[in-house]
Amino acid sequence: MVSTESDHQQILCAYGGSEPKESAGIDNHILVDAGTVIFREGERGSSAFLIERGEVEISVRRNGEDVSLAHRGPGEVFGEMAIIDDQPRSATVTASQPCQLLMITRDQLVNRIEQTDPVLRMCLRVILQRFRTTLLRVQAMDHVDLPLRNDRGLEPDRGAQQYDEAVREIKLEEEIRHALRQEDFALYYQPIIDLHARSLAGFESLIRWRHKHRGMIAPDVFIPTAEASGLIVPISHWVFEEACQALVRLDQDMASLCGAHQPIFMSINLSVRDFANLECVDIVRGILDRTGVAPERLKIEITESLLMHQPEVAATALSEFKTMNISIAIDDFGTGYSSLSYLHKFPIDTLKIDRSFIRTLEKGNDNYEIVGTIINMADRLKMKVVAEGVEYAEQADLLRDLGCLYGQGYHYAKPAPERDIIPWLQQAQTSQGPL
Ligand code: G
Ligand code: G
Ligand code: MN
Repeated sequence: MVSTESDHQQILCAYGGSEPKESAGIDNHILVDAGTVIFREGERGSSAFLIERGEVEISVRRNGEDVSLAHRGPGEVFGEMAIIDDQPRSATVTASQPCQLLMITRDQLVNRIEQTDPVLRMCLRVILQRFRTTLLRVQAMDHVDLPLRNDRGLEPDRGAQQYDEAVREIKLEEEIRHALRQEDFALYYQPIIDLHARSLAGFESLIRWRHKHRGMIAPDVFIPTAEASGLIVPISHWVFEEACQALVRLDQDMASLCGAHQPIFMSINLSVRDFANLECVDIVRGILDRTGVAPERLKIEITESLLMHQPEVAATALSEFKTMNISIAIDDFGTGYSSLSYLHKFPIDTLKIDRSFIRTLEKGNDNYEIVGTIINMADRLKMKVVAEGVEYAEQADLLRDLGCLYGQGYHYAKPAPERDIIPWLQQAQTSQGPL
């Protein structure tokens, strides 16, 4: 059995590092009788406790009954979360024996951090800040994929759910960081077809994560975490560079396959978080210089909802891209916001009609009218239209009738790695091909 005194020192050192100072008011030893409730579930609190003598019981109230979760004894700590995250207590703690406790308040924790050496202080601040940001993000999420009951048959309490989510987020973030270092990301490319010329017009680049254990992971699984953590910035940098290099290689491959051809474009998905990075435009300029890709060959895709969330940030970066001659496309158009007023606020060239409108497209039905109206509107605003999710030849025919310029979807090709593009193109142009 380790002595209480040394444990106590260890805990304090973990918080602060140096010897306790009188000014930190550390000597908060308190004595409580058996049966005393030290704090209750749901209460706000700002103290953590180290048990010097005695034992406490941790319990939660479920369906009107107290359910015991655990006991803690000498050398153990309870209530530590309250001094970090300022959340309501997630359980009730009662002295099950007479106890001697050492109490540390949040203010005392802060004092101890202030007194410690600058490197440790900076690290602790960063860790706490990251933890709080993750927690806020987690609180804003839905807890859809969590089990309704834990293995004790209890409804999991919200604190535990948040903790699970926070841990999952932090792990995912670490894995993304690792994937970037290991170059475990790959770009896939999906053709965009000129519906009238029946020819290849360009590609959209779509990121994939080649995960060692989980196989190919789709972007919706990790892009939100990458955006929230800021890792999207180095990811997008990599995507941009890789897509531009691929375009240079594709030009060469296509020239040897079909001689002179219409220059194809490359569409690249960016997030508004990228635009908040002040160096974003310079990074893109650097990539264009290095790869020799002409800016008019590139389109930046940005979703309608992202654009609406941070219009000011987006406006500045988008107009700089526009000035450079890079085109801007609105992705998933029609699903985000009904307000059309933003269309003329941003330098938009292309609308990509969301695939939900194309899925049930039939001559004369509601979606037919909606898609037709979007195409007419885009025409009057001098914007181009891409129909997403074209899965059947009939849909392509209807879109052609409606005057839609471009189509993209499984009817032509699924997103595929670069090495599949030339074989696809050879096949697509034959009489059995989709063009
Ligand atoms: O290819 P898939 O349907 O799984 O892509 C899902 C979504 O992920 C796309 O709608 C796109 O908006 C997003 N996405 C794909 N690649 C990238 C990328 O390189 N960067 C960003 N920010 N988003 C991407
Ligand atoms: O949202 P964004 O347009 O960036 O993403 C395009 C994604 O849509 C691609 O990742 C691809 O997996 C998916 N996709 C592309 N074509 C089709 C299609 O014809 N049908 C369906 N269901 N999904 C498609
Ligand atoms: Mn897209």
